[in-house]
Amino acid sequence: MTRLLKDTTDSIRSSLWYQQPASKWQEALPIGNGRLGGMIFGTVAQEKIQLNEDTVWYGGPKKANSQDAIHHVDEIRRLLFEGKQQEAEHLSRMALMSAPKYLHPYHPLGDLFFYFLNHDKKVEAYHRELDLETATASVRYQIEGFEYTREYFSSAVDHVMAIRLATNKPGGLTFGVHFMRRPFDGGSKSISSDTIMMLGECGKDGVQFRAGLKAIVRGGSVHTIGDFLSVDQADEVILLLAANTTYRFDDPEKICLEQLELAAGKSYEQLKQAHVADYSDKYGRVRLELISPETSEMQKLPTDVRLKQVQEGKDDQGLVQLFFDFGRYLLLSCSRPGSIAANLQGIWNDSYTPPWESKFTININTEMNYWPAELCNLAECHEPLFDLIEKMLPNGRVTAREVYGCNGFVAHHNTNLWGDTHVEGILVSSSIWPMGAAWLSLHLWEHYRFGLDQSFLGSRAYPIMKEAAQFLLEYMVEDAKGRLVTGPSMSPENKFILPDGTTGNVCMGPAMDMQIVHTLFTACKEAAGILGCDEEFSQELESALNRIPKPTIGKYGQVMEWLEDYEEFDPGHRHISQLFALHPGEMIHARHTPELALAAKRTLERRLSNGGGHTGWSRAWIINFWARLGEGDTAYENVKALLAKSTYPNLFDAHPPFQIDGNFGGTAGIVEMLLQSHSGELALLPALPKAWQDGKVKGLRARGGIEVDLEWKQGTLSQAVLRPSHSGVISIYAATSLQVHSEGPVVSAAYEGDLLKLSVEAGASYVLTSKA
Ligand code: FUC
Repeated sequence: MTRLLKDTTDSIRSSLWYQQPASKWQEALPIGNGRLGGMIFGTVAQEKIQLNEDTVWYGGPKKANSQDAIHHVDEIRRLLFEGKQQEAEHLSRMALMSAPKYLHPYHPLGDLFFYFLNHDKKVEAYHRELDLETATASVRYQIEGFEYTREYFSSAVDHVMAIRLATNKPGGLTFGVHFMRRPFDGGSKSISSDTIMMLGECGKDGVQFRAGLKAIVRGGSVHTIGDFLSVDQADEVILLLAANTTYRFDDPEKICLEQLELAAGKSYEQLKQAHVADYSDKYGRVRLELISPETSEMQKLPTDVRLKQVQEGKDDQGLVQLFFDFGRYLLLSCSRPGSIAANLQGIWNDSYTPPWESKFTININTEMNYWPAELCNLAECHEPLFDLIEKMLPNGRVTAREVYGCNGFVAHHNTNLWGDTHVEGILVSSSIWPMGAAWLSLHLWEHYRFGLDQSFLGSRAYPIMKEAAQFLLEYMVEDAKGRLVTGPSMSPENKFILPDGTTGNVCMGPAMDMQIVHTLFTACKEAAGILGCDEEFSQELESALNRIPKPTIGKYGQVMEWLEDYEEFDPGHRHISQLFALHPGEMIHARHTPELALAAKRTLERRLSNGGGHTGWSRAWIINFWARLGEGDTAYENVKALLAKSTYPNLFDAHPPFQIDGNFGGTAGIVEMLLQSHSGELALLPALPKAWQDGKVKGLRARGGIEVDLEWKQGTLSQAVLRPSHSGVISIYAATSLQVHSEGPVVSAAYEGDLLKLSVEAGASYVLTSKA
């Protein structure tokens, strides 16, 4: 394989580092193996690691479909068609809202507290770091001239968190460590002289959990006192932590003890090597370098200081790069095959009443979490989302039947560990939105488009897409103009003003719904064609497609958000749902649909000039929109704003409060600026900002199973390398005209208009350079 770009692992080691311990959770450093997470505070005398396990959710499934809904849905539609807004919402609130109303939250597993003896002296040379190349956190400091080090990682290979404490002061490590779970402490017990076990449960119908901690000491001794593991005068201590729940295992305690024993049978170095090899194999697939003269100077500064400088208006391309790497790190740390999908906080949550229950909000947030998965060559990290969708499917069938009297698969705007699909919550501004299953099922389609795995398409993707489409076919109704529309629904979560001054959310056929319907039906037809099945069903989809409203331009030159050109109640609203067609959808394209692209631009300008982009995830979506419009400088302004206004010192995204979607949406947006592969074209550097004069990226992934390296100088593409995994013709778009150098079979390449049509063979490499 051609390696065009020099591997620069040593010259740009991506790490977050600080000169002080975390004083609050948003400064602590996250580690995780997909399932088992920790937030490392790095406090000297009383270390705290806040712990999470991805199945520790309070309560159980709800399965709370409103049994009255089915008798009122038609009436609500009639009221909406007649313009009786308040009456429609009044009835919707009572008829559709479920009881019990809200899903239960994702909970912390607990905390691990360490109390070190003789650590109240002056601390010098303190350093705390999260190395993104090895997924390892570390702390080092000196007391009275002696060096102390701590290292922490969560291993996906050995299913444990490993912590190594060491010092060059002979016998210098004396400490007690115990679990704490306030206020829902179920206690801990001693298993043996070197092992303690925390016990607990998450309420009636909820999971039961266990967390075990085992110490291996070199020098000194370990025994238990009360609920503590007590280490005396050791030179080095390896702590292994395992945690499991009854969600996955009948006997989580037994599993914890087995995992601890298996890990304890290996040396710390073996555990670490296996962890680093497993992680870096995936993380190392992509490498971005934004080369700017000041990068190496900036790298000498701690991460929080750099962030502060960006907040004060300074450019720091190295920090952009770090934010991008951190997004990939986070995805690998909270979403691995077999883990639960990344929730609103990934897996990191320290609250028993977290914002929005730290669940899965599927009217944008969960989808955004997965935008970087395929682009950043981490397709396997997408899998937990597919598991979640499959978990939702049987519930979604029941909801479709009970609430709407339809076949197929429906979900509303939130779901949880158990994949609940009913109308959730009490707000008419968000709850009544039946598009969750449809949007999520498009992620299965995207996974196919990137990897072209037909057996995945046939066995997992298409059947789910089809059921989501079946629901919509039965559920949509005809309006007075003969169009097929969804409803009762809404444009998440925006409100409109009717000509008579009445405000409302609930409506028929909001633009985003219709764009999702278009995208899903088109995808189903294409999938059925590839699989050679369901001709009749495809025809049904085709005739429905001809009857659904298309994106329309309104009085401000904007893309209309609703079927009618209503005034927005909040023109700066954080959701910009009517631009689904631009991203992640493809109905609006910078070059193919210039009028709609201009309307999309007007929409963004209007939102932004009215205070839009104020939440992290909204800003992240805006980056993706501008990138799709080919407006690199504006996209970059929004990257800067995301860092300056919506990022905590540990680089977690700030909604505020912490919400991980902005990290993932921002990471995806940076890729969209460099490489796009929607609408059947591979666009190289489609939205490169002037600020990124020189740079390179390797290993990005494009639809069609293509790996792409890019290098640019003085704002112009200098080289690209394509490594297709499938044979075929690639249509390439770039601002400069390209010539092809093949290392493999004879190449056929010719321009058709502004697209270079390149015939490729699977497994070969193609080097493209700009014509002088
Ligand atoms: C949607 C957004 C909110 C928040 C919540 C979790 O409802 O409108 O801003 O991100 O999800």
